Amino acid sequence: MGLTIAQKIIKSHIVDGEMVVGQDIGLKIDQTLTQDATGTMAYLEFEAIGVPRVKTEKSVAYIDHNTLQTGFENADDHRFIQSVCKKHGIYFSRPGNGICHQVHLERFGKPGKTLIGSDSHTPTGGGIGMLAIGAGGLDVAVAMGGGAYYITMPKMVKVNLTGKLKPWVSAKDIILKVLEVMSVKGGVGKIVEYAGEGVKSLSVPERATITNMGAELGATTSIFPSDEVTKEFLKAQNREEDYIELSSDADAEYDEIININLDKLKPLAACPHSPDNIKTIESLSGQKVNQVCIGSCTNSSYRDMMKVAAILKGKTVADGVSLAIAPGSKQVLNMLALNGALGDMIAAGARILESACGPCIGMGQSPNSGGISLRTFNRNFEGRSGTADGQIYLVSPETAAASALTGVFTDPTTLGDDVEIEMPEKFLINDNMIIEPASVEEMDSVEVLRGPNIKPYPKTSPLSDKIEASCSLKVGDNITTDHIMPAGAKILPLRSNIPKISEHCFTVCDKDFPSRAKALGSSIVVGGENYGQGSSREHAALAPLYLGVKAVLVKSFARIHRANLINAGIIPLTFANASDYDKFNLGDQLELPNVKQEIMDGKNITVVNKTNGETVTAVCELTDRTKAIIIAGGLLDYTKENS
Ligand code: MIC
Ligand code: SF4
Repeated sequence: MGLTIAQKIIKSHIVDGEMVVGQDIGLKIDQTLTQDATGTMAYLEFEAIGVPRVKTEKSVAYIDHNTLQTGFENADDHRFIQSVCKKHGIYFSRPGNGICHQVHLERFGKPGKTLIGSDSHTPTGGGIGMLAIGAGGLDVAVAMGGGAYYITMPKMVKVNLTGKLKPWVSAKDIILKVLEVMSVKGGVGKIVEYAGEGVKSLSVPERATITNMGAELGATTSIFPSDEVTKEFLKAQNREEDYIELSSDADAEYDEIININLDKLKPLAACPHSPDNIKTIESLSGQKVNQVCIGSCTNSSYRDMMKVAAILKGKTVADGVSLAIAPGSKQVLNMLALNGALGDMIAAGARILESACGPCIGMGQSPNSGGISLRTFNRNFEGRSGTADGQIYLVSPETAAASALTGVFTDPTTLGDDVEIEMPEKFLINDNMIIEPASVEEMDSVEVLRGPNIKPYPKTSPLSDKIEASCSLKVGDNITTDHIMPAGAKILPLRSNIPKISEHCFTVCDKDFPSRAKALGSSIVVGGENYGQGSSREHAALAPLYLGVKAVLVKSFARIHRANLINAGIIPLTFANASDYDKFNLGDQLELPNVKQEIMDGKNITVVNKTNGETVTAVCELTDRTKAIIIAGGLLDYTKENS
C-alpha cells in the first residue's frame, strides 16, 4: 500500500512502536523551536534533565510573545533564554526578529524533517512539507536532549483542492472553510494533508497560513507536498540545498476525504467566539467595525503585507477604526521599508507594531468595550484580546484592509481589480538577529543569567494508591487553555513563576478557583467535550498541579493539553458514559479508591462520588510509557529515573 506524505516522514523517523492508527509511536526529532512564553519553563526543564548540549540538528529559541516590557520580568526571561541558548547549543532569535513560525519558515524549515515546538501553531512548518507538531515545553526539552517525541499514530485526512481562488479570495478563506466543515474538534487524532490541482497555485506562505490554522481543528498537524513552489521559495531564501521533493503515493489511503472547490470559495469570517463559527463576509457586510489588526503567525508574510499595503495605498483608515499592523518578521518589515510599502501603510494611518505576536496574545491593542475587532489571527476565544466583551472576527488580510478603509465589514471582492503580488525572486536575507551558540570548547564558561521572577518547576510526587479529593470546578464543553491559564499583558510576565501565575488559573470561569483549590489541597476538575483546546502552554497543567489538582475528569480532551497533563503527572480521565457528567457537582467529595492498581492493570478507573453515593467508571487510556510517567509523578521524574 502506498504512503501519504506524513506517513513517509513518520516512517523515516519512527524509533518506537508501529505505524498503526491509535498506537503510541516515538519519533526522532530533527528540529525544535520554543518561544519565550513557554520557553523559560522548557529551558528550566532542559536544565533539570541535565544534558549539556542539545542533540537535535537545529534548535531555535524565539522571543516574540512577551515583548511588552512593563516591568523587569519579560526582559529577565529574554536574558535567561539567551544565556541558556549560548550555553547549551541553541540558536537564539532576538526580540525584533519576528514571530517564531514566520521566521522558522523563512530561515530554518526543511521539507521531510520533523519539528516540534512549544507552541500549538508549530504546524505552520507543514506549509514547507515538514512534519511540524505543537507540543508541551517538557516534550521539547526531552527532544532537545535527544529523546523521542511520542504521539498517537493519527488517521489521515485528505483535503482535495480543485480549481483556483477567485480574485480577492485568500488562503485564509480556505482554512476557514475547512474549519466550517471539520469544526474545532474535527481534527483530533488526525493529520490533514492538502492535495489536488489547487495546491500548485498556492505559494509557501499561503500554504503556511492553512497549516498554521489547522491547529484550530485540533489536528496533530497539517502538511502540504514539497514541490516546485517549495523549491522556488527555498531558492528565494538562499536555501535551495534544503529542498527535497515530497508527495503522497498515488495509491496512498486516507481515512477521510474533503473536497473544496476553490472557484466557489467566498471571503469568510470566524465569528465570536470560536474559529469554527463561520459566516460569509457578504452576510456581515455593512456592520460597523471598531478595530482591525493585521499580522500574527497566520497572516503576516511578505505577500499578505504587500496586499494590504496595495489596498491602503493613497487612502485613509476610516475614522472610528484603529488599524494595527504587525509584519511577521524582520525580513518582511525590512523589505516593506525598502520598497515603499511601509510608507503606504503609515500614510494611510496604520499603527505599525513590532514584528511579534502582540495583539494576538493580548499584549496590547485590546479593543474598546464591546468593540468589534477584525483580525487576521487564528483564535477568537472569549477574553483573549484583553477586553472581556470584545467581539473578535477572524478574517483574511484582504477583508481586514478593505474593512479598515470603509469602517464596516466589506467584502473585498467588491473592490474591483485584484492586485497581484509576485513572490520576490530573492528575499532580503540578513540573519544578524540570530545569535549562534557558544562552541563546545567555550560552552562551559557561559553563565546562565536568572532573574528573581524565575521560579523552579512545581513539586511533584509519585502516584499514590488512592486519591481522595473534592470537585473544585465543573465546566462545560470546549474549554480552552485561555480559560484554564489566561494570557495577556498582565499575566504573561508570570510564565516563569508558577506559584504566582496559578493565582489566575481558571479565573475566567470562576474567580475563586485558585483560592478554593489551594484550600482543598487535593482536587479534581470536571469538564465536557474537547477540554483544553487551543494553546500548547503547559502552564495550563502546571498551575493546576501547583494548586493540587490530581485528576481531570471530562467527556473528551484536546491532544496537546492531554499530553501536558500526563507530563505534569495529572491523571486524564474521560467518562465511560458521557451522561455520567451530570452525576458530578462542585464541592462533591470524590474518591478513586484503587487508582494506582487500576492504572497498572488497564484503563478502567473507579470514581466514587461520596456526596451522592454514585460510582462511575472513567477511562484512562495509557500506554506502558505514559502509565510509567503517571506513576513516577510526571515526565520530568520519569526522564530523570530513566536516563
Ligand atoms: C497562543 O497562540 O495561544 C500561544 C500564546 O502562542 C500559545 C503558546 C503559549 O501559550 O505560550 C500556543 O499556541 O501554544
Ligand atoms: Fe503568537 Fe498568536 Fe501565533 Fe500564538 S497564534 S504564536 S500568540 S502570533
